[in-house]
Amino acid sequence: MKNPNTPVSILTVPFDLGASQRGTRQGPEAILKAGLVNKLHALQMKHTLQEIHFPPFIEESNSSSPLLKHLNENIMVHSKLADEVYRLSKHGAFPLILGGDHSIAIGTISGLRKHHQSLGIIWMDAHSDLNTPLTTPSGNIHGMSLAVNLGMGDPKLTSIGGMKSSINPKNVVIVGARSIDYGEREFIRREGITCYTMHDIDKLGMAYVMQEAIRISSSGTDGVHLSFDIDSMDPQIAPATGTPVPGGLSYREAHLAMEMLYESSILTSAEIVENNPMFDDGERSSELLVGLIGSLLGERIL
Ligand code: 5AB
Ligand code: MN
Ligand code: MN
Ligand code: MN
Repeated sequence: MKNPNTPVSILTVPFDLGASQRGTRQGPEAILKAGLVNKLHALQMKHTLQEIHFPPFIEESNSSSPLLKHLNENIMVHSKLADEVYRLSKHGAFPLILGGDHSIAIGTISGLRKHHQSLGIIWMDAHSDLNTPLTTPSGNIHGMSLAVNLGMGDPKLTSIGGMKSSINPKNVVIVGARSIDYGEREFIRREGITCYTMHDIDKLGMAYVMQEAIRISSSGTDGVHLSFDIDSMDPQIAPATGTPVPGGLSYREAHLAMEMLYESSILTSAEIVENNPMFDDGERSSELLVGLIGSLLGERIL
């Protein structure tokens, strides 16, 4: 965040039809219950809180094809979210979006793209979410959201927000990956996306990786968005995920990333997604996320 007086606009998106596991629709409520608003008060940050409303969807609707499950519901929610994120960015707020599954990044980033001419993205995730209907092994839209934001995939999704993608893949950095499908590997190589896998983090160290992620996402861009999937962290410290992959970020690696992002002042928005309280151990993961948001917004140890 460039200016510490920027108001934080929390947008909650209780949507989980981009994934096959239900439960991330309860994610925002769990993060709020774990004390997010108190944290913002303690940091003396101006903030607002608002939910994206949509009608209750019928679980097994016929609006989906096996390669694009729940397409119509996704379009409706992400379009609403895009409008709201655009409005908040235009008014100079720092949008902080709480998901929901990772499909909601389609709405968030479509809204941001309308405001920023060239947006950088730091995508912290065990996965790369770069599938398209041609490569998806599951048909779940949460595995396609980064591809859609780079203009690849179903036209009904890539046209949300009404603008062609202006994001340069050279300003996109994935951090924490350890489960990438074959089609996604192709995508990463073809488009020149920077991807720091857990192997890279083990070898290079998190401090170097974040330093590079900050440099690459902010070079020549007029805004940087953080998209943080809870499954970037190790499931042993953050069990609240329907898509666990062993060998993820440690508690300190995740906090260091947030602290360095705060120090860099490059971020203009952030989203925290895929928190699924059905898999949590009490409120452990939600409490961890509140702590990470604190670090991202400038909470200091000393
Ligand atoms: B998440 C998988 N690549 O496309 C697919 O959790 C998993 O938002 C996607 O990162 C996981 O279904 C999506 C196998
Ligand atoms: Mn994801
Ligand atoms: Mn993931
Ligand atoms: Mn996930």
